Amino acid sequence: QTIVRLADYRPSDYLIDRVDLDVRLHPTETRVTATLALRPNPAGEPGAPLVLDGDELTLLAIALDGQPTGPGAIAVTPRALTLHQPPQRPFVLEIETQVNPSANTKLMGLYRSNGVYCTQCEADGFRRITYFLDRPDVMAVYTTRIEAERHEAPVLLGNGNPVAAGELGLTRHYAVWHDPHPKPAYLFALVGGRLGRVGSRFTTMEGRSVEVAVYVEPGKEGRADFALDAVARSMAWDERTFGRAYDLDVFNVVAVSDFNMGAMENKGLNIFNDKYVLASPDTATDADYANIEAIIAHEYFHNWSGNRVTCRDWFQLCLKEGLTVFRDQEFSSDERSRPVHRIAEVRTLRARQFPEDAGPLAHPVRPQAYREINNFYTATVYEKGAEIVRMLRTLLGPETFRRGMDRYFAICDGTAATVEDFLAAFAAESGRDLTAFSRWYEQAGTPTVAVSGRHDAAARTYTLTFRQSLPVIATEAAAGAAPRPLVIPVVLGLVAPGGGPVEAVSERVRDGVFVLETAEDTLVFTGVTAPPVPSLFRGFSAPVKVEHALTRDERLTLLAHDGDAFNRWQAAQSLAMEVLVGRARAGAPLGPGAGPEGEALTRALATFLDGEALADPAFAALVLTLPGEQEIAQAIGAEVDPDAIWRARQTLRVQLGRDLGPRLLALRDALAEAPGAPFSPDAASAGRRALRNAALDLVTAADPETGTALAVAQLDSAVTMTDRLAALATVSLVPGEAREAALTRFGEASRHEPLVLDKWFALQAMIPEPGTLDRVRGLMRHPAFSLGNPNRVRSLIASFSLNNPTQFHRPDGAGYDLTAEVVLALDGKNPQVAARLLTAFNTWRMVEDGRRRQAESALRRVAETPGLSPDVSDIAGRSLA
Ligand code: BAL
Ligand code: ZN
Repeated sequence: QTIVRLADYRPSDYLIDRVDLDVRLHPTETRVTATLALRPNPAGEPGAPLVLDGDELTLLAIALDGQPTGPGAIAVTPRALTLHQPPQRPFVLEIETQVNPSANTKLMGLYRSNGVYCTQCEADGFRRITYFLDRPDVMAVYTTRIEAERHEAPVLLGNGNPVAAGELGLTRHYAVWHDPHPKPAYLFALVGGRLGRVGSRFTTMEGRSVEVAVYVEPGKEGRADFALDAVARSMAWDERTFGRAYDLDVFNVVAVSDFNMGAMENKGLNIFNDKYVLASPDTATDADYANIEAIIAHEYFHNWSGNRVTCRDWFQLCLKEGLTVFRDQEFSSDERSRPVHRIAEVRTLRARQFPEDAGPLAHPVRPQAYREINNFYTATVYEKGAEIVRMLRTLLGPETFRRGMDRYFAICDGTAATVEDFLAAFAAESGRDLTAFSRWYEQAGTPTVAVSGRHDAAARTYTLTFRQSLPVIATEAAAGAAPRPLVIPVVLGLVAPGGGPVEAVSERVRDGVFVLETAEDTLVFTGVTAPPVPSLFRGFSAPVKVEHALTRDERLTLLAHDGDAFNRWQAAQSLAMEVLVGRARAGAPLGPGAGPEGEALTRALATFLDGEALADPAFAALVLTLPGEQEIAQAIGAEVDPDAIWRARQTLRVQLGRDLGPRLLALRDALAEAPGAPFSPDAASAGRRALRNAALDLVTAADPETGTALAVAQLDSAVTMTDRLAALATVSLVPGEAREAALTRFGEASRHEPLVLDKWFALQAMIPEPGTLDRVRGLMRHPAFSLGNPNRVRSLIASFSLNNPTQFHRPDGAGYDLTAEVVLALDGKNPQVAARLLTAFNTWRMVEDGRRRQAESALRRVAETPGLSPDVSDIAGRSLA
């Protein structure tokens, strides 16, 4: 496997200006004729051979400027087509290839999903359709003619605008699509199949009337309305917030059942995993609705941050992904509740990105080298990438940031850009040197900022000392160079011990932001008469770990009085984390209570609930939710015992449920929906459901009998999937007949709804009991389960391997063995999904010695298996390095 390095980037020797594709769809013998208008690139090497990428292609014919190529002029393999002496002037290559969509289980290139022809070309799938310069800096104008049997594919969709369509004899038909915007091959898409449609019109701020449509499996049109509405809201938001209007006459979204990713931003033709399109109250939870809205927005926003301005090379992936995640986060915050959404973003970052940054797969937001680019669609590139954009806005202020975005879009429109181009726009707009800031893109690992405070009563000063440190991480490209200080925006304020802000002054704090740029720095506030409680990193202003030795009382002050909602939640989390880490480190047994610290926490939460739970139920539900097992493991850091973590968390859940029980039950009643009330997926309604269900969960932890009865009643009477699934989740944690009966009933009722069965698979895979392994093995034989469908694999197997720490890390190694077994069984079919599953081993070095040895041996078994895909071999190799 070769290593691709950023340092080796060279422009392509040839460019492609226009692509005319003629695709004759057939289940096993699809023919593709590509007519490519090529020319030498002035920035390339004159006279170089032309090497087109291919992957599992069969070449049927080739012509150069209308003539057959002479003997020896070309060399062809399934992976490359080389023209040894291309003309040094514009020329046309016509290439005919054949592919088999039905045999394409990798779900890259052209494949069939439930009989629907569809494509996935990012990062390197287009080369599985035709020989091409499959790199993002080769941008062409595409015209695509699609031909098919009408009965098999009455709907034919391509990129851009429809320009022609017609009949061919009695049974065949065709459609022609033209996309005027030059694009890289990874944004190519086509769809052909029997599909239902819902549609509407949107008029852009530039006066363009856009036909918007969502295509789904026939009969499921009623579940597409929410997604359709989310498109319109996304279009309006991007105009309002970033001044970006849509630029084609149609915008199509198509939902398919077999999809490696969540969705894909192909120009004018977004293809989605149906999980992120289909929604109805009885099949989708509130979390599903929120995800659909966010992912619809994300893919739509890519039209500017990704498509109009694309990436020069795949090292720049964060340029489009980090920026677009930031944009979709802002959209969701505006459409829903900003503090609640910020907390959700940070929970995801801590649960997924922090462990990645702390494990063997750590890499910078802009990696310097890769073996398999498909393995770099990571939480680091996406979520930490978004945090960098957020920090940039905090540093520059919202107005300058917006002007920087405008400049970036204006300068880079129609180009394949780099992180440097992005930062240059903000440097020019703000007049600031962003060189040091750019280290965020280069240095892997989560920084730690240690803070200490000192009050001087005589001088009436309050001094904060900050020290930043970054782990030394050896990567493929750099052998563990000493990291350099990062530019860290610290949004902060001082809170009076009795509540209320402290009006203190420091000339180094502007608009509430202090910028830490050196390894150590000191900040002095004047005019501080009494010791304040510092509220630091408000809104989680930087993706760092904070070491700040606040006392329990100081944390309680922040929970009760901080003006920043995020830090109020953080105070509750920190109080809980102290208890959890203490008990887990000590290997404490399951107990009826978590001691005086646990009692202090429950008292504070009682006051909090009494005061404001009903005013903001969504926020209250988050305050009641304890840090997750993975997050606790990160806080412990080494020699982790996942069972001890589970016991600590369970003990505290029991204590919260017992001490807060009457309040929680009263809240459940107060928040009950009126019978017959219409369903709304809006944030306020979802928040009420979230708090009711958080209450049910804690009550059941403390009193399984009462809780199970309540949950079973809710399961039977609930009208929303949110309430049904929450009830089932609660019941699933209490062993016994009621659980088994509830699971059986739910499974029966959902047997024709794959997306609902996925939830049922996932719940069972996450039960923290030794019997779960056999349960999962049994469910792998369920008629609805298939290794061929990524959603099924993710719901059953990845839920077990990535979201059930006690059972994945079983001391006997059987959890590791199951995961390794599935990875190997899947690798020949779908290497991308197999490789993603293997990342479950990312935490293997953190666990205690016995488990560590078991995990290592399972990983080695995978690594030493002959014939591994590049995807799995890359993850296995880096995990063991
Ligand atoms: N570009 C891959 C899918 C996404 O991030 O939108
Ligand atoms: Zn994206």
